[in-house]
Formats: sequence, structure tokens, C-alpha cells
Amino acid sequence: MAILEILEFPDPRLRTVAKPVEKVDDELRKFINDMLETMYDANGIGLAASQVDVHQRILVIDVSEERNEPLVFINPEITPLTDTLDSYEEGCLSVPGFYETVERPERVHVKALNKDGEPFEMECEGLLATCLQHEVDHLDGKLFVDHISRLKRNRIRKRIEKQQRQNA
Ligand code: QAP
Ligand code: CO
Repeated sequence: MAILEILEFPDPRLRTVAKPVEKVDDELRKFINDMLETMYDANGIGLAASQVDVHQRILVIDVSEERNEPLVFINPEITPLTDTLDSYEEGCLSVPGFYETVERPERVHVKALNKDGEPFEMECEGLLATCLQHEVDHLDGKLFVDHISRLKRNRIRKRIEKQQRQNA
């Protein structure tokens, strides 16, 4: 297992649109285990492969209290189930230290492959629905800061760029 390096906003690689996975094999499962280890190590509830510079449609999520319910979604396809929106204070491992309120559909249907390459479907609501939509955005090269005002987004970008200069 390995902890992978997480790209940070405004890294242009986060804007890459990920390609569908063609084959679920042992090598892919090893990478998924590394994604889970990276997410748990960083105290995250979700991580998309795009965030570790792998541009394939893979997500891991764990919204459980005990942090022992890993969910794996390969080639996820989501459909909103309601016009009702839910607001959550969202953060992102690629935008460390910043949180903003984002509105998204409160219930979604998801169809995906599991880590054995078998198709499954589920309906999600609450934090899981929000997290799933946030992570699928990553696979399409989008970030939660794209859902807030340009003023706020630029402020966050400048603060992160400053931190990155100080860390360099
Ligand atoms: C997406 O984000 C999410 O800034 C997952 O210093 C988050 O796991 C969807 C994190 C909230 C819905 C609601 C962020 C950890 C984790 C930070 C994360 C930080 C440490 C973010
Ligand atoms: Co994120």
C-alpha cells in the first residue's frame, strides 16, 4: 500500500476529464487500495483518481462515523432523483483549509462497477449524495470552487498559491 500525492487547486491537471476504466484487474485494485489509504490518511470522506493525477473514472468514499465503510465506484453514472437541493459546507483534499456552502440535488441514483468489475446501482441521499456528486465533478475536471463566486474562488486561489510558495 502507498500514500499518493494529492494535487492542489489551481493545478491545471485537476481540469483533466477522466476516461472510463476498460478493465478491472488486480493492478487496478491495488491502485484503489492506495486511494483508500490516501483518503483515510488525509482524513477525507471522498477521493477521486483525478486528485492523484490518474485520469480514470474511479472514486472512493467513506462517510461512516467509524471510517470502516469504504465505497468504491468505477465508471459511476449519476442521475438526480429530485429538483430539491441540499446545502452542505463542502471541503476538498485538493483545496486544503477552505470550506464553502454548495447546493446540489439532495437525492441521486448511481450506477457503477464495484472493485470486482460487477455492476451495481444504489440511491443516495444526504452527505453521501453530496459527496458522490462532488467526486464525479472531479472526474469531469470540476471542483467545488467552480460552484461559488469568482471573487471567493480567486481569494482561495491566491491564499493557496501563497501557502505553496511558502512551502516551496
Ligand atoms: C468532499 O472532501 C466533500 O480542507 C470530500 O484540511 C466534503 O474529504 C463532500 C479535508 C464535504 C461533501 C462535504 C479537507 C480534510 C477533506 C480539508 C474531503 C482538510 C482536511 C475533504
Ligand atoms: Co474534492
